[in-house]
Amino acid sequence: MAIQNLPTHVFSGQRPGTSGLRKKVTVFMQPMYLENFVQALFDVLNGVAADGQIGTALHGQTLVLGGDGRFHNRTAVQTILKLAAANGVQRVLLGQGGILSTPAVSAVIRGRQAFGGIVLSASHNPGGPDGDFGIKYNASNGGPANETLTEAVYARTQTLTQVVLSDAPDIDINTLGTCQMEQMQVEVIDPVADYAVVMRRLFDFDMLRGMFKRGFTMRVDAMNAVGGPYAKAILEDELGAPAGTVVNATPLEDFGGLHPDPNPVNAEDLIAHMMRADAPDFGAAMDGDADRNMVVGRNFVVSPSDSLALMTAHARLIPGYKEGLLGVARSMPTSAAVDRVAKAMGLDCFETPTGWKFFGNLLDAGRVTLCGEESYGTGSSHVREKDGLWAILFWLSLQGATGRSVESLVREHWRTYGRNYYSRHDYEAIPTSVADALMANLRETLPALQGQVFGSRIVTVADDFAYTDPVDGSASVKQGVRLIFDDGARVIFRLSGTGTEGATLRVYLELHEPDAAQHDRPAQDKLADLIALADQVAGIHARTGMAAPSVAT
Ligand code: VG1
Ligand code: CO
Repeated sequence: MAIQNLPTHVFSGQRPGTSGLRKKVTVFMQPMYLENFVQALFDVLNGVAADGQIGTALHGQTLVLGGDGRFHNRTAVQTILKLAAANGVQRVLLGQGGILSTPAVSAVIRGRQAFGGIVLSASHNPGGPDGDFGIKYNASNGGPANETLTEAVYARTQTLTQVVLSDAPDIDINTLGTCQMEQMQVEVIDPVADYAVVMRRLFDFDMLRGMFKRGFTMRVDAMNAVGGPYAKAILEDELGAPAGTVVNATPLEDFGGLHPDPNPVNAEDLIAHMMRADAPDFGAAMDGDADRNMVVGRNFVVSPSDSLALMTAHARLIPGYKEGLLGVARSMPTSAAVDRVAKAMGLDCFETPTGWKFFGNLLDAGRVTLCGEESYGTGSSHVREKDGLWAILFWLSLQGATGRSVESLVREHWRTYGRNYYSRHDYEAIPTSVADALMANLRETLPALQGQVFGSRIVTVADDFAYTDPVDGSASVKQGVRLIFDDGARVIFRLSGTGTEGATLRVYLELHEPDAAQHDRPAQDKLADLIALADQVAGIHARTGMAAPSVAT
């Protein structure tokens, strides 16, 4: 065991955001940077007493470890193992090759009753030596650490002066089986096996096998990220989808230059395939750590908010949900499409701040079964993270159970509930001071915006979204500026918590159109008034110099 003093300049510094600590790889590669964060985490998990004495809560426990395979993943795994061995961890369950998707980490923690787990990923952020790296901790329920733990770890990173590391040599992370690092056992596990068990429990694999046998065609773009091995093992090897159904299926350190953010802009190759005359029946993509999904029909893209609404409406068709749902939850910026379904079905519908950790409490308390976000994330009570491949299997099952195409399912849904036109505009790499000033100014104008008339609309709510957790009573404030209009339309502004370059302003736009004759308009046209209004009230162009968003999805 070696004790290393921390140079003062390495303090991990910034507060971890909604999904752990995300930084440029170059930041993570600074000597002792990752070590500082992980030692702080282990100290907090072990328990730091008022007099600074470190407890032993972690001793004798099992942790799960794996990542999305991006650049620095393998190096970070070895470092974390050495820290774990020196900090009293008894056993680490490590995904083979250092690979585990985010939902798989959650499934392994839950399935094997581990103490917690560490996920190495910057999710949808680009990878490679010039890209991003990230780390997050998931607790024993399989979900992201809560704010209290995150804050405690952050505080600890600021005061820590030493880390303890094993000086044992690196271990072989490629071979399945068990080995020792000092007193600690490392079990290298198949990254897919535990996860596949959960999927078999939820979905009718025989029915899905039958679909492929009868010639159903599908294209899954894993974007050279961690979803590939999962999709290949389950769809091709187990369900009999033809070889080549999953493309870009091998996790690469730089994602092959792709930006593994499954939206129509970044997954343009999938969209192009789905628009062709010979398009497969069904298309889907996942992000870097395979917790996000985009589902696409022939010549038809499904908005994530609609996806959650349709899943809710049809859940009983899926064996895992045939008893019905306990309730549903969506993040605040996610469209209210699901609210309409929940209302019709008599289900509770919760509106939470952005980020999966808020869903965790509701899921643990048995208040909800399905959750979703506008950012291409949906999930259920089967794990405590959003889950890309689960969502794909869900949509595949819906098509199998109804015999209908993606487009016909969504259009029927719109006829029943109306269409929630939706778009998110991202303004990236804004200087932080400019973005902060824009939001501060917007917050100051809220009282004046209340009741203001914009064309045919009146602002009925102008506020800064605050949330009191119905389970533990904890309060989260300043979760996004909302303008809600008398016709239900909404414009929402918030700053991203996951970017690593300057600030990203997200503007979320939504309106409800009940008239089926109006369901074929391009979303950007339909939302044009709201887009102009957003600029008018926030001064986006004037303040940032950007006349248009970097990405509109
Ligand atoms: C974004 C999304 C949010 C999601 C988060 C983590 O956060 O908007 O819905 O939960 O990423 O997703 P932000 O703060 O940048 O808007 V993942 O797949 O990157 O872990
Ligand atoms: Co992700």
